[in-house]
Amino acid sequence: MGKLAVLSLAVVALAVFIGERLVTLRHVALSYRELTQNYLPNCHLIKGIECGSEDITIIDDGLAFLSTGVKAPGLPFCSDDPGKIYTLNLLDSEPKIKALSIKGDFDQDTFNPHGISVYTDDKDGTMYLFVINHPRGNSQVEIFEFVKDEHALKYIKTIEHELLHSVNDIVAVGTESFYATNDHYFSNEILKIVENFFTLPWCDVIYYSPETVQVVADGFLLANGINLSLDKRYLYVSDVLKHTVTVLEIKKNTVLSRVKEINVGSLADNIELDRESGDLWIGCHPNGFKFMLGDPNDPPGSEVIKIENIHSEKPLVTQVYSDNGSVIIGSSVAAPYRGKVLIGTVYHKVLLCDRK
Ligand SMILES: [Ca+2]
Ligand SMILES: [Ca+2]
Repeated sequence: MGKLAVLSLAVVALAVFIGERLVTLRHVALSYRELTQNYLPNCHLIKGIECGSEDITIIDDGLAFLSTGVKAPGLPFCSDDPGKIYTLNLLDSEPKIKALSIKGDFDQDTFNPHGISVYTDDKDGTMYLFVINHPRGNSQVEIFEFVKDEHALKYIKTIEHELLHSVNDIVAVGTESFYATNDHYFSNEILKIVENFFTLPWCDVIYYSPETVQVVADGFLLANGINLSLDKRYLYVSDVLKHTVTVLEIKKNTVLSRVKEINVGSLADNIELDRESGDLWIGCHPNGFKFMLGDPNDPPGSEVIKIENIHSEKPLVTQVYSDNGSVIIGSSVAAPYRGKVLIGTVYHKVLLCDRK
């Protein structure tokens, strides 16, 4: 075969390969999806948050913690200001955000908070806030004590580890132990794009304690949200690019067994639980391409999915809310509390709805 023929074959093979990848990525990103509006009653935007509240978690007494202002490479963001943690009391008649001050030797100028989790120590009731932080593009976990009387976070320590290389979300299971998801295998930004282009299932879940650090689950395309069941027996992990939530049973801290995978039909991000029913509420990205582009003239929408009876034979997956981006752009979390739900976004606003 002549050189020209070999070259022509190579070009055709490459074109076919790239074409196949683009078709696959379109499916993975759900870019063909048409979203119909499905609104909740009594919704209003929370004043004071314009640049994202990627993760939100609510404690028993109705106090919500909001992780705001995350900046991720490749994603739109609207402010250079450092991130902040706010609270908002859902039992107030007109809930308002209030920034938590940070005390101790902590670099607030590079604070870039992402996933969060609250852990209460049964022994003395002390509450700890665990925060995924990306200062200067790094990945690390910050542990703070929540000092309620002073409305402050007291800095305790930073945890860095080679296995915590691209951490996205976290669920604390002790005063110094947690599970966390890595949303990429590579840390290098270009290799991350390659990883997504080839849709490699190389993401994992890490268990961390001062004694042990190890991978406890793997095979995710893009592991993202993580949370515990109310009885703390199961771990739930969302896979954005697979549109699923995986249920893992905790046999021992470091021994998990895969129970099932539930398709939610959307790019699933953070998972929060209804503290009464145990239902999973998932902030989702209905269209991955629009989410990455963040074009204000053709904005990505928002979607909230609920999973009921997840441990039964037939879990019920329903859409609770959807919007084409005219109200709220790029939802990443939906935290329920007694009939209310707080919907947060990666780089836009926060919506509070009261379903009663
Ligand atoms: Ca989370
Ligand atoms: Ca997340």
